Amino acid sequence: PKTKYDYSKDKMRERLYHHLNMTSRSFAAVIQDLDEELKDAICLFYLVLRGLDTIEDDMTIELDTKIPYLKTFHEIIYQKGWTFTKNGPNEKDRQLLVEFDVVIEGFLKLKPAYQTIIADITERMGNGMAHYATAGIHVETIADYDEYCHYVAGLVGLGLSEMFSACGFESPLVAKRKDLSNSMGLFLQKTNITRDYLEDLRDNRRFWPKEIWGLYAEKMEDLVKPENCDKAKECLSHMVWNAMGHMKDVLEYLEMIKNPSCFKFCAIPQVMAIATLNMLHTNYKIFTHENIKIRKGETVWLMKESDNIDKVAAIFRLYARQINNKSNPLDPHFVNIGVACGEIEQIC
Ligand code: PS7
Ligand code: MN
Ligand code: MN
Ligand code: MN
Ligand code: MN
Ligand code: MN
Repeated sequence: PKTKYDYSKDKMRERLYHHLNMTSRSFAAVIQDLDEELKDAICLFYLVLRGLDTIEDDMTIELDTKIPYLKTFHEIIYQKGWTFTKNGPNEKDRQLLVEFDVVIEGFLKLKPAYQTIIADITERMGNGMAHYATAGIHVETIADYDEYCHYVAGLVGLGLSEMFSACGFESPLVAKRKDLSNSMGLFLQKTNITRDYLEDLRDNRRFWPKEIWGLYAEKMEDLVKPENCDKAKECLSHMVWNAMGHMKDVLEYLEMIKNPSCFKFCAIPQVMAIATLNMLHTNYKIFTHENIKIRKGETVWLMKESDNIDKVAAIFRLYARQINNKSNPLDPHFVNIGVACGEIEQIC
């Protein structure tokens, strides 16, 4: 018997990829280049977490409302027809939540194995976000910083690794290396948090750990004061050095990835992160300007070059050396950064 072609599924996919293109700068391209088996699952993984993060980021929602949404989001994704219209008009990804029923529809069409991975990560991330959104709870210690970044990004790494192993594209070992998967997320998130100092502070969100900034200022917002310019730059190099601690794990993880489309998907955000770290290092502008980005041409080059481990390792060494060369010998992290660079010289 002839099977009817399901046009409604086409229409749904068009809406989903529309939302993907609207809400991500860097992930849209790499997700669309994934092999068919994983493309929709990872697109929906992205859109579900983007929805959750939009609620976390919206500082116009009262905590009494926000926290229950974060904690139950893993159940919401099973509720056909659910949409959210209460979030503030200025939140940039608002439209995704307004039309969230299409994300739910797509999610429910995925293979159950992928649904389970997405729902499990969403539950753990939502609870972690709820914890750090709670009044009086802040990122104080470096251990807190690693924990917060684990919730919002490390867990994404764990879930993606489980998908790579579950579909058979990668060995079961990839899912087993939760430490390396976590570092993949932490390297991206720490770069993002370091870059977004000013944007997050404007929204009254503080993700730089007090254990670090407290060495350089009385209050985190004092770093922007012109008279604290030198201390601010020392603090920044401390944050850059902390993020560089994950470079070795990132290269070790990428060395395991064999499927070419998975490799590019994993590698491109990481090379963009190290290029971004290089741009941030010793750059006082992060305290005065929001949304500092690497040049478009540099992004294009990085996306083209990141197709095998030897080239990616070379890119990491190139940027790490540039970071090292920019370091001021009088900076307290001069030696630490040099050591972090040295750690990736021999690997891969
Ligand atoms: C499922 C691809 C590849 C093993 C939305 C990709 C926000 C850095 O905070 O908007 O808005 O300024 O720049 C992505 C590991 C997660 C971590 C995390 C889901 C890599 C919700 C990305 C992405 C693991 C929480 C950038 C983590 O957002 O930041 C999929 C392997 C989402 C990955 C957030 C941040 C992503 C991020 P912000 P962005
Ligand atoms: Mn967030
Ligand atoms: Mn966000
Ligand atoms: Mn943001
Ligand atoms: Mn950010
Ligand atoms: Mn952002």
